[in-house]
Amino acid sequence: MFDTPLQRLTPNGDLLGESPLPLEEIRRLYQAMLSARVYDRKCSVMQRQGRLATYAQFEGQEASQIGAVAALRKQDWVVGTYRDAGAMWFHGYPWVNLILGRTGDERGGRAPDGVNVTPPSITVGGHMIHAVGTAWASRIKGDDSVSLTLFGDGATSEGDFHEAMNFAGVYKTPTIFMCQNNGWAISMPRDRQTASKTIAHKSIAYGVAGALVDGNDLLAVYEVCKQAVDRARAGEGATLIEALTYRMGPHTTTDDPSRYRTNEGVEEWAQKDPIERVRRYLESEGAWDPAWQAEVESEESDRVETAVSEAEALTPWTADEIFEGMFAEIPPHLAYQQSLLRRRP
Ligand SMILES: Cc1ncc(C[n+]2csc(CCOP(=O)(O)OP(=O)(O)O)c2C)c(N)n1
Repeated sequence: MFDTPLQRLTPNGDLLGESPLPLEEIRRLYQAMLSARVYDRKCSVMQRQGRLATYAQFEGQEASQIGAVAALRKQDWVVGTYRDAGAMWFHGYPWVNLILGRTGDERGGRAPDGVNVTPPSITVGGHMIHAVGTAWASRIKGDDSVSLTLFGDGATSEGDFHEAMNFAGVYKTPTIFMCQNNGWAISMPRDRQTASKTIAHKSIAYGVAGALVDGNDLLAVYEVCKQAVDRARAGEGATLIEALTYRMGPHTTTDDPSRYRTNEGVEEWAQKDPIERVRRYLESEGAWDPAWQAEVESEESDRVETAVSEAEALTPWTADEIFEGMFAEIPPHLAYQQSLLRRRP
């Protein structure tokens, strides 16, 4: 079991078996992956320019994030981490909010009404429990929405992972656990993270469905996530998916990966780039040409630049607004602090 990850597109862009999606939809998802990469690179640059606080790149993980969210409906929940901006955005969390979040502006920490995406979890693993909660709530309410939670290989060593998986197994909550095994938890390699043969194997112990997938393969990720979503919606419970991918950049902009890894992995995985393999496939189907590429790149670059301008044009919140922007009703201890602040000359 879990000997070979599911693959639908080889790194050369050759289709294995049947595509789970029509070409037009693949073109849409290709554009979304490009947008995610434009955003990711822009944020890295902005951090270096001092315009953003610490930033966690997700270059290389675009297929895992966009492919997973493509399997959802709007009413479903996305509950991710600091490295899941691509998934959050594709489910409706605007780039501008994500950028604001990285400047420390509280307005970035909330999705617009009707967008079922939680703010990014910085606490490793804690959010998986929330995804079980939102999924359980949907069962209690009798609606058929499901919850997708994204996390890394390192998060599976947290107690929260056990609690979330166990609860999801017992109560058959409609939760899709999407582990993006990107090889590293900061400087900790996957082989020191767990003695399990694969992370997907952990599904067996919890009595939930499991899947192992090539996380750099958009079509395969979509396929396993769609199966998991359908099972969850049908009341058949949770799935643990392990998507094999790679963190191409540092852990965050504060990290220097040359202290603990060689460039070999990066070079090897660069040959398996998730965006390039879809491009090759589309080209072989006559659904890609350089003119369309240029058009899409310029559209996505404009989209990201507009979000940056909007975020930077906002007037910073006053201290009072910071107090008032968090809770519907200010708790007494914060009201007290606010009163002290107001008394300051
Ligand atoms: C509970 C907790 N412990 C430690 C940290 C510090 N920390 C931040 S990211 C990280 C590694 C997480 O690795 P992984 O879950 O594999 O996700 P990745 O960063 O590779 O996407 C650690 C230890 C934290 N944020 N929260």
